[in-house]
Amino acid sequence: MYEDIKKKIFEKITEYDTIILCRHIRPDGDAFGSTLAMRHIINASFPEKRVFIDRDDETENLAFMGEEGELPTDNDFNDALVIILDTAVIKRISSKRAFTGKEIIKIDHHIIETDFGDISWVEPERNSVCEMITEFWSDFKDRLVLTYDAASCLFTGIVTDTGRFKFRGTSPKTLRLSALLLEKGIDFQSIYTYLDVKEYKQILDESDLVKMIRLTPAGAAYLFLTKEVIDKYKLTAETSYDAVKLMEQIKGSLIWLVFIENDDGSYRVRIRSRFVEVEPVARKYSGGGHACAAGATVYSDEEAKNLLNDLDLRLADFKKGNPDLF
Ligand SMILES: [Mn+2]
Repeated sequence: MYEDIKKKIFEKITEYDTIILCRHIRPDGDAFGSTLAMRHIINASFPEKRVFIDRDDETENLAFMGEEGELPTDNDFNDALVIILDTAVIKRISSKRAFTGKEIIKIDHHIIETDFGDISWVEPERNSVCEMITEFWSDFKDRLVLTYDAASCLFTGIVTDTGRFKFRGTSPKTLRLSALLLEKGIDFQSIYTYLDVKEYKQILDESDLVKMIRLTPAGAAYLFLTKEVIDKYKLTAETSYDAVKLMEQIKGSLIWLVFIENDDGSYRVRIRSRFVEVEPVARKYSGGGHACAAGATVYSDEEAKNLLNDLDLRLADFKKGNPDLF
């Protein structure tokens, strides 16, 4: 059912001389990887085209994936096709200039909040945009060139967004498409090493954070990263978000979340789960995302308590219906 949209996108790419790619702010492996891979694919397939990645922020921890390159000028946007990847919400686009392009394409796998773009290819069931781009290349294989670097970026985005093929968006198609990437001879052991190794000091700090984990009555695990904790352990936006991973192996905790204090005293909340859908609760608290991976914001301790309570009820309910499951 998406064949027509993909065809249209392919035609637009062939039509334009200047193509500008955009991702979301604070990029993860999927956002960073899909834009970089798309640039590699278009450059290799149509060497005469100019391809840029526009962005208002940078990332250090994904630098191993490659450089985002020269920024486009304001003029470059005038006749450009702009492709926005992995971004559901306009204010999260890491480019103030994205909509000054001539035509806009959106490629995404988040639940649609506000649709935008002249053409939009959105599949909320897909685990990553990198998987979608791999399929896009595969569909137009006779016209599109997948380079080694593109394959490495796409693989990185797939493994980060699927939690190394663990999350529920992982499908037979995911593995088939990933196999195509491995056929390029990519060095996946190095990719995993870049993604997974930590400084010894960080492991020690994390052991302190682990001691701050608490459980709700039904077993949902949570962690409060107050300003004080953030300062003490010098946590960045990324390492704060990553703290949610410290809880995923606790038996019986099918929901786990981290509260990260903002400067104004509100908390960003990152919620993860297995089997239990948490997105509706995230949406109730100024957030959203995927069924089992969502974000929210709470503006008071009271609201934080209510959110925990809502998730606790959800988990208790789920466990009642599935008494044998963990
Ligand atoms: Mn993604």
